[in-house]
Amino acid sequence: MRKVGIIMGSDSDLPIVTKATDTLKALEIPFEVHVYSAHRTPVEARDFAVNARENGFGAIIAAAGMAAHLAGAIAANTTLPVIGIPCKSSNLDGIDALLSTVQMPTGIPVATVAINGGANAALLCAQILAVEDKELAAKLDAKRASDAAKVLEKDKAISASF
Ligand code: RP5
Repeated sequence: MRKVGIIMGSDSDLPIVTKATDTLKALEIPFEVHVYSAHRTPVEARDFAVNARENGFGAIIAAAGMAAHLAGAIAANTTLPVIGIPCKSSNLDGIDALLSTVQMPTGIPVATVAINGGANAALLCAQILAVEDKELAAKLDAKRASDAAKVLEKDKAISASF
């Protein structure tokens, strides 16, 4: 199976990235995690993206806050799917990162999840990899069914309490 590459702009983004790594671990998807910044280490970020397909990656998650150009800078250097996680790490509550990540110019797409949406970024990668992987698709179906069962349990408990 191809790996997921997870890049964060700073180690201060790690709590958000952990939601993605936990989700990938649960689905037994291999991944690598790196700290590369579009602004502080642009050469390393670019080199990772340029070589990612050759290095066995199938999708890349890029998590960054503030003027969050990381996902776009990665996407500019690879045609692998790039999922951006805007991180809430400033006085602007993540709106700055959301707009910086989502507003990509035509030709260089970034699939942007919610502010701090680490788990959904991993699930989107899993769904991309599952297009050609029946075993992974079955795991995703099982997770959906299990998540739905948990909600129905909550429905029972709440409705019985009134
Ligand atoms: C962004 O600036 C990082 O992704 C992080 O969310 C934010 C703050 O970084 P630090 O100053 O905590 O390293 O580039």
